[in-house]
Amino acid sequence: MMKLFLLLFAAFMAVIPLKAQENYQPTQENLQSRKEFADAKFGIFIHWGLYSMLGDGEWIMHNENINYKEYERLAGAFYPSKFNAEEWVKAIKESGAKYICITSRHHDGFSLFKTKATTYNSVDATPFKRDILAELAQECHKQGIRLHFYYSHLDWGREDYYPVGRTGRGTGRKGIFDGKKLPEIDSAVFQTNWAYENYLKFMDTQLTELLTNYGKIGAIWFDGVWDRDHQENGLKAETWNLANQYSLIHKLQPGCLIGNNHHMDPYPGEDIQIFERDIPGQNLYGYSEQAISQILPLETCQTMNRSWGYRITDTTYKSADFLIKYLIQTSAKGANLLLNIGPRPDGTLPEEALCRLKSIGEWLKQYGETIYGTTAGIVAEQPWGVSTKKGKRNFLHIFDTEATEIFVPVKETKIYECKEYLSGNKLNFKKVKDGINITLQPSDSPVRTIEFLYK
Ligand code: FHN
Repeated sequence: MMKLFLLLFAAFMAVIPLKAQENYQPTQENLQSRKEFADAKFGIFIHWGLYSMLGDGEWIMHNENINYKEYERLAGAFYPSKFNAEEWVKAIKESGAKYICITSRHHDGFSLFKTKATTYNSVDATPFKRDILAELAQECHKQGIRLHFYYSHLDWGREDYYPVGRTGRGTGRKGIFDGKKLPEIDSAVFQTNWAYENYLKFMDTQLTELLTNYGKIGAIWFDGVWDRDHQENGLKAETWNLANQYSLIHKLQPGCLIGNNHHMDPYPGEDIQIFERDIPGQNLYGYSEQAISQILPLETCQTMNRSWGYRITDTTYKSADFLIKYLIQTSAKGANLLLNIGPRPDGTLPEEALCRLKSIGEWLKQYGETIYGTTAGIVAEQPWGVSTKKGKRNFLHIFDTEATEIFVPVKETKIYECKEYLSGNKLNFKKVKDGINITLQPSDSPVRTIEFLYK
């Protein structure tokens, strides 16, 4: 009895709007962006920065306890001679992705754009002297693909990011800012202070620049608040000045969506909910205990190999077939897939990534209609595969390559036509207890997509 009550309670909690969203009123423009975002279904994530030069992932500064003054010297050698925004955007567009999200500044603190807030940026601190985001933004706008900016709340190299959080404790910060010794603070209990106030202003300046100098921006994708906030203690929005940051963003560009990869329930002002390395409903790495929002568009970010930033030894790329299935599975949960690439230090996208982009693009050229603009299908995940839908058209994506007949649990639904999606060839189906059985045609393809119309 108790078990049943808990199940019913959990089901009830899953359909009521999350409390945290009650007071935030998104504008019409913002709602329109949410709709476009939810329809887009597929984006490409780019983790690129000074860390790429060391070829060991974007956490190397923390992992190897690199002193921030020494790390900053990498900027003096940052010269990605083969960086070509036009080629990046072209390859990404060919994959069928509808947006690009790039790290404007990751936890190492280096900005890939010209900013007045610090000289530690790709224009002022490097021989390359180019504004990476400006070049990318220009191409995105020219080639018609949306641009999102990842932005790290946490910073491993700034003295005013004080007190330091759980990570980056070995990067040599001295507790002196602006020539003055910082106050002794119990870093377990975060208290704001004059140095940190400076850090908050620094972030406001950068966010203002990002939303003023690069045209229309689809989303700001925050990351790093977990450096101080934890799942068990909840999100302390005041620590990060989130209310002001969010309203600043929405004031500058009302249509710009805000996502925060805090791994907790969405906070007021957020427009999308992010899941890291998990399709909504999964929790493979302990990042996804949050409830699934019933109102916000959902996004799953995932790596192509095992790394976000370029890791020279990481050849563990997922196969193109796996990634296509992953995109389908994500869509079948009503979520977008944000698939990551870590460009090399010379500015090129690894060939392994390029050929996967091409394969996904080829599949989407044929089957895009069963993904873009769809929502979760009327059939929950089955042993043979998953489903998506658009209007009264339900698409079944069958991953079981051996199956000659599948059972589809559609007891209450009237199915009146069933066919192979691509050829349009009619498929036989018969009513059985609790649903229908569909007879399948054999095929070599790792995914067979069929369609039925229903009432
Ligand atoms: O620490 C980051 C990590 O480097 C990467 O950016 C991922 C992408 O989702 N997010 C953080 C971990 O939660």
